[in-house]
Amino acid sequence: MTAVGTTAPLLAAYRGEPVTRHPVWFMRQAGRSLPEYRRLREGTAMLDACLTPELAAEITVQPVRRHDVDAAIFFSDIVIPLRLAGVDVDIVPGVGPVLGSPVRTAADVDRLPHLDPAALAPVREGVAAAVSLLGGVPLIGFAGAPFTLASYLVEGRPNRELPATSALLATDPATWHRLLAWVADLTAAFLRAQADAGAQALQLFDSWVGRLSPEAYATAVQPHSAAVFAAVADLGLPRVHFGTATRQLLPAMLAAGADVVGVASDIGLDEASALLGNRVPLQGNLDPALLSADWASLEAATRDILRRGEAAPGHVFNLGHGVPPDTDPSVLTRLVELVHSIPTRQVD
Ligand code: 1CP
Repeated sequence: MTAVGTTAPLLAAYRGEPVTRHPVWFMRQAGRSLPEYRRLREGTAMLDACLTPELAAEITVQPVRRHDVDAAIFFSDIVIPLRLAGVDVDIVPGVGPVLGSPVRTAADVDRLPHLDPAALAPVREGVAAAVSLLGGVPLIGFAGAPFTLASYLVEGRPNRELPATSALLATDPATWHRLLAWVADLTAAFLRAQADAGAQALQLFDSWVGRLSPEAYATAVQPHSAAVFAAVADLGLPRVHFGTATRQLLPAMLAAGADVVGVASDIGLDEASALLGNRVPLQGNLDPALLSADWASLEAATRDILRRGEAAPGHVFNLGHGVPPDTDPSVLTRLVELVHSIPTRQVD
């Protein structure tokens, strides 16, 4: 790992300042694509691994060692604060988050527990341990945004169509808003714990919000995402807001209080930048499917993304969504080398 000074390229790009190299990291860079991860995880359930500070710290650092990426993202999951609050949730291998019982009625929302801040200790300890292993490479803290996290609570298990979520939102707006306000508080506490322990940027994942119209987003979601961003504003850390299929929502997601917008692969970075007035640093947006394409196609797509990213005042190279589990890790290493080898527009 390369030690970096106070202006790590990641943080400079997030602030729209000149960079000495194109910063790059990958959503879901820790995890099943790495054999060293699979070895460490053997025999430990996902959420237990997240809540074992030394283990979570080691897994967090693995992709930085292997790929020389410009950031680590804390090894955890968006459902960790639910578990710490006492919600009956587990991650079922090959499925994802599964709830003991879904949250669908006003009475279900009444029964949601309160998070005891002391319960966040394993998160604080894991982040602190990761930061000390990272030797100056920035650590990104993250959380699930109110809509996406609520969708797991309401559906009870992964379902991309989100039928129960759409039904609740349409039929019982009062319960919907109480649920999202509860999630927003929890999410803010999870982000703050990571920042207090040394995370240098915060990313809010609203992975599934792209299915909403701008009108639905404005009334049902934005106030709650805005509450999360406002609750961590005093920390002064760059706040990144990401979702997929969000072309129609980008301005509203920015207006929720983000400093940086994470862009999925459904829109060019130059077009995304224009929608945001060419004044907002962007992160993204290589189609993860290209990681298994031939190298020439991958290289051409990467160069194109870096060129389009120049429309924004800052750009952090990333995928449009997470690393697929079957990705050959050597492709990621080579991709990082390529991104780092391409000159930045600023003079060093
Ligand atoms: O390097 C990293 O990014 C690892 C840390 C990390 C992050 C940032 C994990 C570990 N999960 C997440 C965030 C997360 N979790 C999101 C937002 C990012 C995204 O959109 O990909 C979401 C939606 C989840 C929910 C979740 N957890 C899913 C998706 C289910 C679905 O709806 O399709 C899954 C499969 C999990 C489990 C999980 N989380 C992380 C890992 C390594 C795993 C797999 C663990 C296992 O199966 O043993």
